[in-house]
Amino acid sequence: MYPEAKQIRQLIDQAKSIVIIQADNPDGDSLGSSLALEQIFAALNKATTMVCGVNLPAYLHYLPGWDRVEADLPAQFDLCVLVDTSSLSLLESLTKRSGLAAISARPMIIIDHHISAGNIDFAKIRLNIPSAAATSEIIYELSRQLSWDLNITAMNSLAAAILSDTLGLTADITSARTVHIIGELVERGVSLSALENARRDTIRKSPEIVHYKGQLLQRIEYYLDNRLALLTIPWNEIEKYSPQYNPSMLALDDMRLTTNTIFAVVLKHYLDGKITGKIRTNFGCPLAARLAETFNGGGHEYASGFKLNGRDVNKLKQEITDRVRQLLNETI
Ligand SMILES: [Mn+2]
Repeated sequence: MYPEAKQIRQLIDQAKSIVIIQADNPDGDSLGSSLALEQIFAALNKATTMVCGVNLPAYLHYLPGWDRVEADLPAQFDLCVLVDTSSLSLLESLTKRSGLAAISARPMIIIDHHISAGNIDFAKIRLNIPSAAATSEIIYELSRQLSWDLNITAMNSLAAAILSDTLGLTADITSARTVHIIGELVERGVSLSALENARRDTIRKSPEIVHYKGQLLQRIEYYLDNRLALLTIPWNEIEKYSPQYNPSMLALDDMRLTTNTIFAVVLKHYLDGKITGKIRTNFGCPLAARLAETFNGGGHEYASGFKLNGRDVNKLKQEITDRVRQLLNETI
């Protein structure tokens, strides 16, 4: 049993109305965790509101109930449960809308699996299990420890959330316990094929977008023996296709999956002269942030970006190529 479990039960027992909060970067795990907790708390006769300071991206709309997530805090509530983050900076949109005082004045329970230390000092309890593959995995364990009833909606949400964070149980963080939990959920009625079909339905593209993807793939430029894949997207295409689909995301995966490619970079060229760069690197080459830093950007080891103004695209492409060559020479 988690040492925090007893106190979590007490706080929930005492509360009449509970707010479940997702950070400004909602994903399958944070949404699935929220939806499961919504069911669990409803069964405990709590008034429950799910909140996220930003709109949920369309690819998450396969999880029924996503549209019950509100952008603002309700006027009245007496407990917050924050899922899948421990960082105050990831609550910027929410605190901008509703004010930090509204949440810091109430007791807060954080349920999270991120390694970072966390900086929400006012939280009463921080249940942080970095060995868990997903926050939803922790919620499943809690539900057993505290004898919370899981209905089929809650179980579907937890399973979808675990599959999402583990990329279908293939991510490094997946443990034997993670797989067992999915097994238990299937045993109790969850259909993985139904979940996967629902997910695939929401990532379908219109014929127009599929054809446009074909054009983008043809325009990918390869440099440095294919180790760098580069693509430029001009404003007229951003304007035409972005409302339907983010053009970069149509090509990035294929760029990364090219033989020998290590760096994939997509440049978007806006009308006002702004250029944004989205950078991805392949497993084993954690240099994405280093490349972005060259252009005053930043990010993570394998995913980063930058934003520049008034630059010539062709010169920039040359600079990116030179810098990638240099980074690869330094490290390999
Ligand atoms: Mn997560």
